[in-house]
Amino acid sequence: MNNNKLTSETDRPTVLNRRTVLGGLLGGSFGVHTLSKTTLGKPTQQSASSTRPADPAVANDVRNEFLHAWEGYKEYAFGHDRLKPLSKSFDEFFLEGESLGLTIIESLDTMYLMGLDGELEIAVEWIENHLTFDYDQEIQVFEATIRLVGGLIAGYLATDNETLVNLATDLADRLLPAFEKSATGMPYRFVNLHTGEVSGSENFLAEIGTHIAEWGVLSELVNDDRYYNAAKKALEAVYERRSDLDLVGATINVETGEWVDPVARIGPPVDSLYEYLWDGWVLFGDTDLLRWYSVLLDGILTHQAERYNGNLWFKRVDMNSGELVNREQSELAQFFAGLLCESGQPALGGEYHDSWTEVHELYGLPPGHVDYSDLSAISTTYYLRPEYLGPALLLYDETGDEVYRERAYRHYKQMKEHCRVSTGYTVIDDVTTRPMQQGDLTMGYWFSENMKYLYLLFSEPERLDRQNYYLTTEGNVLRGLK
Ligand code: DMJ
Repeated sequence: MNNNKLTSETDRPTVLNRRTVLGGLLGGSFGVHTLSKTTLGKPTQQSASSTRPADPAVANDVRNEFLHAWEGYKEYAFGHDRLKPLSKSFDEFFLEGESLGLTIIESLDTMYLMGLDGELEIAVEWIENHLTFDYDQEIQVFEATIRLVGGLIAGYLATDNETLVNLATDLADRLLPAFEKSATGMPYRFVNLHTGEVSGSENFLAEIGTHIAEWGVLSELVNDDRYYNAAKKALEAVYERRSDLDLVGATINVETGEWVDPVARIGPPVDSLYEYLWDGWVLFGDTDLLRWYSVLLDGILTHQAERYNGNLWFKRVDMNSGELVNREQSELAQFFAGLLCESGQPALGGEYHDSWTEVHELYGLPPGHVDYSDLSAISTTYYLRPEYLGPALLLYDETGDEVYRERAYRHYKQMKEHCRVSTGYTVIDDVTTRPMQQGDLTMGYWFSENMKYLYLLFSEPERLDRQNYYLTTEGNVLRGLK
C-alpha cells in the first residue's frame, strides 16, 4: 500500500449534474430516444481514422516487441497456456495439467493484422493438431467465451480456416449448459466440459453479461440463434433485477436471482456487462440492448459519477440507497473512458481518461487499485493490463486528438522500461518500488489487446477496414478483417 497524498483533501467532491453534463453533449435531456446507432455508434470513428497519419517507425517497433514475446513463448512455453518469462517455464490458465493453447489463440488475429503470416501458420497448425475441449474438468464460462470462443472466431475470420470456427462452436456447445440449466437464464460460473455439470451459483455480473458479442457472431456464422438468445436472456435477467435507482450490484445468485453483493461499481466484477450491452446494440442493432444500456448508464451518471479534486471518477454506492460505500477504483475501470466515448460522450470519456492519466504520471504504470480521494495505491500490481490503451485508441479514432496517441506511446515506453525482459514481457508485482518489482508471467491478453491497440494506433493496417471494425472486450476483431 502506498499512501502518497497528491491532492488537497479539503476539496469537496461535487456530484455531477447529469443533465448539465449530457445536455451539452447530446443537445437535450439524456434518454433512450436521444441515442441512435448512426449518430452514436462505432461509425463515428470513421472520419478521424481515415485521415490520421500513421507512424510506421512506432508500428514496426510494436510489431517487433510482439515478436520478441512470441519468440519467448515459442521457446519456453509453446503449446501451453501462458509463458512465465523469468523462470523460463509456463502455466495453464483454464484446466489442471491440460493446455488449451491460450496464448496461441489470443495471438491469432493480432498476427494477421501485423502480417506475421509464418507465425500465424505455426499457431493454426498447433490448433489443428492439438486443441480439444473434451476434458472432464470444469472451465470458467466467462473467460472461455471472451478468450477462447472470441479468439477462435477472430482467427477464423482472419484465415477462413474452418477448423477454427468448428472448435469455437464445439466449445460454445459445451458452455451452453451453464445457461440452459439456470432457472433465471443467468449462467453458472463453471461448467464441466465433458459432462455439462454446472457449479458456481453465485456469479459476478461481468461473467454473466459478457457473451453476446462472441455468441452473437457465432450465431450468425453457424446460423443457430441459440447462442445469441442465451447471451441476451442473461443480460435481460440482470436488467430486470436493477434497483429503483437503475443501479445493479456486483454479485447475484443465478438460481434465486437474489443479490449477493449489492455494491454498484463500474469496474470489475461488473465492467464488461455495460460494454456488451452497448456492443450488442452496435453489432446486432438490437434496440432492447440499447434501452437497457441507456437506463443503466443513466443510473451510473446520476448516482455514481462525481468530480473529486477536479477529476471525474465513479464512486461505489449501495445499489438500493445510492449511499457512498467507498472511492476505490480498479485499474480495469479505465475501460469506461472508451465506453463513454463510443456511446456518444467523448468529452466525458476524455475527462475520465485525463483522471487516470494523473495516476499513470504518478506511478509510471497504474497500480491495481487506487483510492481516488488521494490517489493512493490500494494494490500495487500491474498485470500488463490494456485498459488505458483501449480507450486511447477509441478516443483517438473519435476525436483525432494526438494527445491520446502521445499518452499511449508514453505508456508503451513505461511498459518497455519496466516489464521487458530477455524472454518477453512480464507482470509487475509492485509499481511503487524502483526498480519495479517484477513478477513472472505474460498474460494472454497482452498478445490480444495491448499490442493490437498500439499497432492500430500507429499503423494503417491493410487488413482492417478502419471505417467499420469491432473489437471485443478481449480485443478480438469480430468485424472489419479483410
Ligand atoms: C481482459 O481479459 C478483458 O479485457 C476483460 O474484459 C477484463 N480485462 C482483461 C484484461 O485486463
